[in-house]
Amino acid sequence: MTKRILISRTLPEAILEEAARLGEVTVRPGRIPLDLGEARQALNDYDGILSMGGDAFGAETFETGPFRCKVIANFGVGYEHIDAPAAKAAGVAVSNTPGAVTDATADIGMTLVLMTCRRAAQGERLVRSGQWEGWRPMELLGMHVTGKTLGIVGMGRIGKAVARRAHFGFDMPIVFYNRSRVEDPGLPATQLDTIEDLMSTADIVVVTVPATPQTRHLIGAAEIAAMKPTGVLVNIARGNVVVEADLIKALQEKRIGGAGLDVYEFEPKVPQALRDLDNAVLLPHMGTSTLEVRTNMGMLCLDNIRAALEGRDLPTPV
Ligand code: 8YV
Repeated sequence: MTKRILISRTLPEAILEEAARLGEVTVRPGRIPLDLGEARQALNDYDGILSMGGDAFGAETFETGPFRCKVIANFGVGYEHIDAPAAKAAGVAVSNTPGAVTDATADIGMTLVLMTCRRAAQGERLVRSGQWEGWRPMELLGMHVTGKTLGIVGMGRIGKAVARRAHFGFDMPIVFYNRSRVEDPGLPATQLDTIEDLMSTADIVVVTVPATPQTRHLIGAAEIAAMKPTGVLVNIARGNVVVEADLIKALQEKRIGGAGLDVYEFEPKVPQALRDLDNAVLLPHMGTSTLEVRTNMGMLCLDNIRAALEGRDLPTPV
């Protein structure tokens, strides 16, 4: 029987061509994630699903199994929209794309570090506004980055990639907080015991932990209060790791130096109060948005779908 594959939203042409080798491919038009009804229908109608952030694969979606679907391949490393244990219990394997996203996400982390510390977005707005009156010795003075202490929350693949960039490129001493002991961070770096220690020691904090029930609101008012008055917080992980309202308040009251965000607690909603702040740099969840990386992510999803359809072990199961 011809295998049927669903791709949740459209992807680069090379992926669609490769997917066509696996069977009959349906690419959903538009940008809207699968809702509960569509997700259940998809599990009944397709052998493999290439899923993306927001698709409704929570526990209740899997209550009506068994399903035709053998595998949900998530297009991304974070898969908090998929209840993997519930999927597995219903006979649906789940994979993600670790590795494929690491460097691009770390690059966006450093982009935000630099943009926030050096007030690059403010400078860009100034030039575009036509208000720039020429070089001035006291204009847009930011924070020097080279040599500052970088704190990493979550020393996984992406955390280590940020640390490498900061250590080798910017001579930054590295401290980090990680739930379990990290024996070999891959470069000189000090593991601190508590998140408060990390927040108070670092000049710049980059958040790279996955979204789990344990990391939800890991950084709130108390942790932000522990930061230096010049401290910069960068979040390239998931919005709900940080209590967004607490961060906005600290930025409004100028209790920290600034924040650089690629992710938001209630995406795609970004509060007006945050958008009004000059000391925040705001990107639209674009950590992996290069054609090469999105293509690699898609190909890895297809490798997982192919393996599941052929009854082999998945290359990158979750
Ligand atoms: C994805 C991401 O593009 O890998 C991740 O976790 O945040 C992004 O790379 C996004 O999750 C869409 O699925």
